[in-house]
Amino acid sequence: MWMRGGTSKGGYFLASDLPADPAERDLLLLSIMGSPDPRQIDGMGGGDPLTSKVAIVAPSRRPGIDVEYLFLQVFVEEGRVSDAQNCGNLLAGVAPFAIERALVTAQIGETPVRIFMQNTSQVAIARVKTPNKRVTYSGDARIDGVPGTSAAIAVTFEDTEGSSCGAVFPTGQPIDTINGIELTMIDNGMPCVLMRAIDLGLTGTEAPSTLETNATLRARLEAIRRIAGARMTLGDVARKTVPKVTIISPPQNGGAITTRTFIPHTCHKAIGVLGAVSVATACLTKGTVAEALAEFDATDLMTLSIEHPSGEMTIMGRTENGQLVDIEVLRTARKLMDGAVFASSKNVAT
Ligand code: NQM
Repeated sequence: MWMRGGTSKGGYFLASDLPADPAERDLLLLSIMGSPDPRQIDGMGGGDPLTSKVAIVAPSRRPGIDVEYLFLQVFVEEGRVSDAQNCGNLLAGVAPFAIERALVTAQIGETPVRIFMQNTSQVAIARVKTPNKRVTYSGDARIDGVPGTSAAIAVTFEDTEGSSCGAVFPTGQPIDTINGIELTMIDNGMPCVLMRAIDLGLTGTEAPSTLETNATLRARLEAIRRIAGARMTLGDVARKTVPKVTIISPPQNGGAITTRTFIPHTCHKAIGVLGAVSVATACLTKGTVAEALAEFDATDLMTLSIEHPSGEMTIMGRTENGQLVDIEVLRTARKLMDGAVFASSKNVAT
C-alpha cells in the first residue's frame, strides 16, 4: 500500500510479503523505489528522502502490543537502505494500514493501535478514526506541510528518552562547543544537534533551497555533525542519517521557536515528528541553546509550537519536573494506492 504518513510518503508492506533476509529485502526495496538515481525515475520514489521511505508492519507477540513497525530509509542517490533511524511521520500510516490489513480489529468510532517501533525499541499509540468499524481518511484535521484536511490521527509516545543514544543528553550536558560553535546534542526520540542561526551567520528564516545551495554552510554543518555523532555514541555517522542538524532562531509567527532541519544533507520542508519532540524538549531544558530563544507559557500541560519552513508542528505534553512526558502529536495519513508493485529484475537478487 502506498500512503502519505504525516508530511512523508512511502510504501507500507506486510513483513510476510518481503524476503526475510535483510540484504535481499533491501535490494528489492531499492529496485521498487528506483534507487540509486536522483530522480528515482525507474521506481516509486519521488527523488526526495521524504518520499523514499518504507514501513514494514507485522503482528506482534509482545504483551500489550498490536503491531511491530520497522522504518527503512531508502537512500535516493546511493544504493543503500538504513534502519538507523525512526520516523514519526511514516508512523502515522502504520495504524490505518494495520487495520486495513486486518492485523487489528477496528472498533466503532475510534481504534487505538499500540505500535512497537523496532528501530528504537519504543512504543507509540495511534488513535485512528473508524466510523462503522472501517478506517476513514476524511476529516477536518489540518497539518502544515500537507494541503487540505484529513481525519485526525493522534499519536502518543510513551518513552522516547535517549531513543538511539541511551540518554536525552548523551554527553551529559545541555550545551557543548564543537569547532567554536555552541550547540546542544539531544535525543528525545530523534538524535539532533541544535545550533543557533545567529552563530552561523544566518537569520534562521532562510528558505530550505537557500540553505541547501550554501556549500560552505553545508560543509561546516557536516564537519560538526560528524564530531557530534561520535560524541552522541552513534559512532562514525558519515554514512548515517542521524544525528539531524537543526538551526534554531526566535519564533516568527507566535510559536515557541523557528527551525530549519538538515536530515542530514537536504533541508526538511517541514520538520520530523520526533525531531520536533527533541527540539521541544531542548526548549524546556535549562542551559540548552534553545532555552533562551524559546517563547512559551510554562504550565503543567504544555503546547509547544515548533515553527518550520512550511508552518508549524504542535507538540503537546505534560511536564513533570520540567521534563516533557506523555507526548502527543496530531498527524494525518492517506491511502494513495493499494496493489502490486513491480521490481526491476536487474536490481533484485535471484
Ligand atoms: O523525526 C524526516 C520525517 C522525518 C523523520 C527525517 C520523522 C521524525 O519528516 O520522527 O518523521 O528526519 O529524516 O518523516
